[in-house]
Amino acid sequence: MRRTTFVGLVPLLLLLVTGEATAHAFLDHAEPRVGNKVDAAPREVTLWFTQKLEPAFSTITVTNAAGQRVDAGKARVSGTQMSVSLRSGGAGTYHVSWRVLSVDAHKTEGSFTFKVGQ
Ligand SMILES: [Cu+2]
Repeated sequence: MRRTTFVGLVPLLLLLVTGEATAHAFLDHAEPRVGNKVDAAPREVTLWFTQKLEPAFSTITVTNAAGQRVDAGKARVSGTQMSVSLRSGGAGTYHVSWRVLSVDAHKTEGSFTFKVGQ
């Protein structure tokens, strides 16, 4: 009897865990687009997330092909959107790293690249 009850509970628990995971702020899309190539170095990078962000604890770091930081430091947050201004960093592969705190108080982070020039 007990065994039957337990087996019935497992799918319910899995459902709850999965539902919670999708509530965090994950990257929805970005401009320049993830993995894409653009002709000229962009003036800023903008990321869109699946949930609203807390501005105080959300950051973006962007480095150019030489590994130098080209972001202006302070990211601007508006709802689900976060942007940072860039200095010109030449051609090559840029790395974007983000770390955000969503309004449900969960932290998430990730990174991606895009290419400039050629
Ligand atoms: Cu969450």
